[in-house]
Amino acid sequence: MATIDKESAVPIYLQLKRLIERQVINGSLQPHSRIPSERELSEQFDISRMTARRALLELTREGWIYTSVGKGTFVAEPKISQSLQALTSFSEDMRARGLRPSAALLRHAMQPADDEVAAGLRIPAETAVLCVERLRMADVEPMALERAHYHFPGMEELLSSSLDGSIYELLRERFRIIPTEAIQEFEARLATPPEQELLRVSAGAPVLTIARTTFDSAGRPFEFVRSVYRADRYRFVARLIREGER
Ligand code: 16G
Repeated sequence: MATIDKESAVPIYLQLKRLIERQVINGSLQPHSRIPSERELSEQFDISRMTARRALLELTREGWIYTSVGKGTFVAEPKISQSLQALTSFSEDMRARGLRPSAALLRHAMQPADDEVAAGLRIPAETAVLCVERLRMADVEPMALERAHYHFPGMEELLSSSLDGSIYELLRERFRIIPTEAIQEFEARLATPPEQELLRVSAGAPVLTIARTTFDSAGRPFEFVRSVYRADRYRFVARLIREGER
């Protein structure tokens, strides 16, 4: 059985944290199964409760485990691993994982582009764009908030759509717009109170924000999105190749 080495230079809380992480990764701790309490861990490994608490706190913060008040601490669902290789839609990503994608439309309106949106869409500031705000879900679990801005001929037509499905499919079918290339920037921050409520995360939960400009097959930018992803549910994976070595 895995143990803790008190002589090691690695802090004890970190050893305990890694030990639990390994059990989650190798499946000996299954999603939603109960994790021993602070007291149980301290007895099992003969460590202080403070040390056990620190390991549990960090595991919670990183999304490995979650606490249900009055019930205990449990293993969280595995994170969604999102490859940064291919240009995909949220719906495609979720379906590829056997999850049912959906969207709750929070707001859609024509509005003047602010400086950030204008730069993203390569248009003059104040140009009219269609803004679409949606909460994206996998099965019934909220995953991300998207605030997208569209600029293409006929964009106003989308005001009469429910937009509860794939917008990329709609653009392809109705407007012959094929999302072909995108540039994305990532940043991390804490969820704001409205985001906490919509994404159903606790106060102080981290989120990843992504700013993306998407180009059609003629190289025209038609979409600028600012998305807020739950950092406890997402992991982004990039394949890197050293230039000139292929
Ligand atoms: C992805 C895209 C978003 C796009 C959406 C369309 C990010 C970072 N990426 O989430 O730009 O609008 O897919 O998905 O937000 P849909 O076709 O399922 O509506």
